[in-house]
Amino acid sequence: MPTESSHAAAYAEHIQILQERTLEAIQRESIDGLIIHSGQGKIMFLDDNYYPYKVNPQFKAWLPVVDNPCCWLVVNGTDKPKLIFYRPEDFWHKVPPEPTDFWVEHFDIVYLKQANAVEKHLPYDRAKYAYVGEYIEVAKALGFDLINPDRVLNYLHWQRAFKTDYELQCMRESNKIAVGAHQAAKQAFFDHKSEFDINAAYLSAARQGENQVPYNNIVALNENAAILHYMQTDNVAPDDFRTFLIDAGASYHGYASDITRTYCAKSHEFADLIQAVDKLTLALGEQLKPGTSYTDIHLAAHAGIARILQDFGVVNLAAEDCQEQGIVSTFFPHGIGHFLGLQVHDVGGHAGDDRGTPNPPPQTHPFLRCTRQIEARQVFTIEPGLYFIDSLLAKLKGSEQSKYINWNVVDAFKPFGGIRIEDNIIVHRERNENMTRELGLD
Ligand SMILES: [Mn+2]
Repeated sequence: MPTESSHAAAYAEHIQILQERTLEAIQRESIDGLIIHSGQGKIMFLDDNYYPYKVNPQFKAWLPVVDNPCCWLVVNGTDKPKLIFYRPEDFWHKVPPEPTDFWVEHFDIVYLKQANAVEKHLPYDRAKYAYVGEYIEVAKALGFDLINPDRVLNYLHWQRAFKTDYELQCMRESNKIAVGAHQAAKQAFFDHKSEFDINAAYLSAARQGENQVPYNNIVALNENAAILHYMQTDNVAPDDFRTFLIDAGASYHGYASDITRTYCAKSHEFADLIQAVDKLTLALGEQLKPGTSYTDIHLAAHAGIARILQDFGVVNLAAEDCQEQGIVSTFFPHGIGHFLGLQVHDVGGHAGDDRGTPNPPPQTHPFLRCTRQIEARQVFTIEPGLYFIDSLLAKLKGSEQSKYINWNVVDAFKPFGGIRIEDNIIVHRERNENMTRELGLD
């Protein structure tokens, strides 16, 4: 893990860049500044317990405080940012200490004892400020007229795609944590543990709880690997261990990793199929280049999956015809990947420009999460998949294209569920940095 001081230089530049973006955003909106609310605790319906707290991503963009609700930032791109840091008198919960981390020198910090007394720390004339946060009623009660204005958010979301050096440092760290945890999970699979125990091995190795990792882990054995967002964790080990698909990340200073691997415990052709998808992940990662459209990477993935379907005799068609017939989506029904950053599916993927002009995915590929032109400093996942999904196969079987499918081959692969291999890649001007591989995950 980098020392806190190794972040310091890059962090100063990070703040400078956020200041510049803020200045541009508020000039476009003709306002004096932004007031960014971290969020607050949310009580469950008819209960006195709280949902897990998730910080406003626009707040954690500024500083790595992800677990302290009721904080506020006042920023205008020119003056030193003001941080209103919540430190209640509370004997029920842990009150965070006064921060001393590498980031404190970049803020004028005031402490807030009572969440509802924030008003006295905010600028007096709030008509000239925009509230950026989730709690609209709170904003209205404080007298804000301008709440999450599109012009501001569209601009900030567009710029979020370009990571600062500090952000790239954080993302390498979140990859490193996840890589170690993936290795522990792989071992637990080959030790024939249950989904529940594999997940526990992952979290334990990451030293992160299920509310700290950036999204719910997908830990799927055998046929469960065909369920794209399988969220259960069966606590009983199956009798037969065939396949293991794990899609799991880690957090570092608020930045996410998002990695998927698939393993086979049998000597079966399915193991070769995993190899083929793995090769495709690496080849597509190489194709990320400044100036290319991410949509083209998705289309190349379709061509690659079509080729694999042909090579393994799943279809009795040439790859080009398989694509032409629209068969690929049955086996690869999701997009090739997405932006990665403060959010696991980072924002701005469907923007055509920094004013938020829509750039939706092609109609035939509705689940593609990013259609942007690829540029340096962007971070993407590349995650081709190949699955044997009952409902989609049944639809195909009932269609005219059924005759192009070798159903006996499909039936042989079906008990193995599916495959996804996902890497996290930084695009630099001269080369790509596949963090996941460079940090040692095969
Ligand atoms: Mn992903």
